[in-house]
Amino acid sequence: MTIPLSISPAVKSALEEGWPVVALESTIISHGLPRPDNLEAARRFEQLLTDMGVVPATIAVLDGELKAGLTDDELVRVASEDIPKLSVRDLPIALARGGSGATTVAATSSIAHIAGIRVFATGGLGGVHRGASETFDESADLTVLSQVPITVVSAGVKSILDIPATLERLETLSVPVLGYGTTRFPSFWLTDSGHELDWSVPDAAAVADVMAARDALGQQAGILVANPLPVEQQLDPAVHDRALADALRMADEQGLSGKEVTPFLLLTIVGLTGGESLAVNLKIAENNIRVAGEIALSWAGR
Ligand code: PSU
Ligand code: MN
Repeated sequence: MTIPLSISPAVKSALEEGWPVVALESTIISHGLPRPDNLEAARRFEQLLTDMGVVPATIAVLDGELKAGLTDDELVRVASEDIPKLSVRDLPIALARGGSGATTVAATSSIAHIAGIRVFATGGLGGVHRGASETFDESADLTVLSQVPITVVSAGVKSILDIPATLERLETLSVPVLGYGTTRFPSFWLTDSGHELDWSVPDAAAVADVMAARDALGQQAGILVANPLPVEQQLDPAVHDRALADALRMADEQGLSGKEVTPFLLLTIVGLTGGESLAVNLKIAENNIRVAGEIALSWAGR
């Protein structure tokens, strides 16, 4: 069986010509943002890259095919159909059954790599959940990032997670973490998680230098670029702390587990903050997409 991978014509020619390409995930569209804002956001995410001269490649699984680069009709499907959230372990099942689904950071990274894409923008990477020493809930995003040579731009990880444990796991998994213009690890809605990073880069060209050095060493892992939201755009910390505590308690009361946990917390926090977290979430994704675009431009220019 050959890999059923369908690359859109725009992405295909960009990859052949060495033009800049940025992969975008689809779980944020289907499970991370409420309808109908999600479709509008998905289109805006792509437009941001196009305006920079970078080709967007939104990634998903549709009708048993891995897709890199979606048509507008396909974006509409991802935003409006009740499709499952697919991580890497779900991909062979979706393909064998001719199914469709939205891809997490882990699955998007894996498909982007198969397609030959090196740079990927998300909102927030998954990580180690609170209470993981009992539940073992750690996102496959971390292990996949240790195996796939992709550069992921993320606003750190969400404060719904155990951030120090996530940083420890990234160290064990040998994933380089670069603070983008900062030495502090961001916590998604908040600019500063309070955790210090070992390394900071000033700009996109410096990230491309690290990517080239990584390739020269033949390392396996990808690179995490931690890109904080400017402090004046972050969620009000008091609003954040209250909503987070309530959402965690509700998830606990409902006994949620597995892949349901992250989408539940994200959408519950949107409700609890009266939509404020959603506005911030969108700014985060856009901010990361712009930085990923700059990195892709730098990488293509080498
Ligand atoms: N970041 C967001 N919104 C999201 C997610 C991340 O801003 O919806 C998704 C990503 O697809 C990420 C997934 O890969 O949550 C992690 O899920 P889990 O914790 O079940 O691995
Ligand atoms: Mn999980």
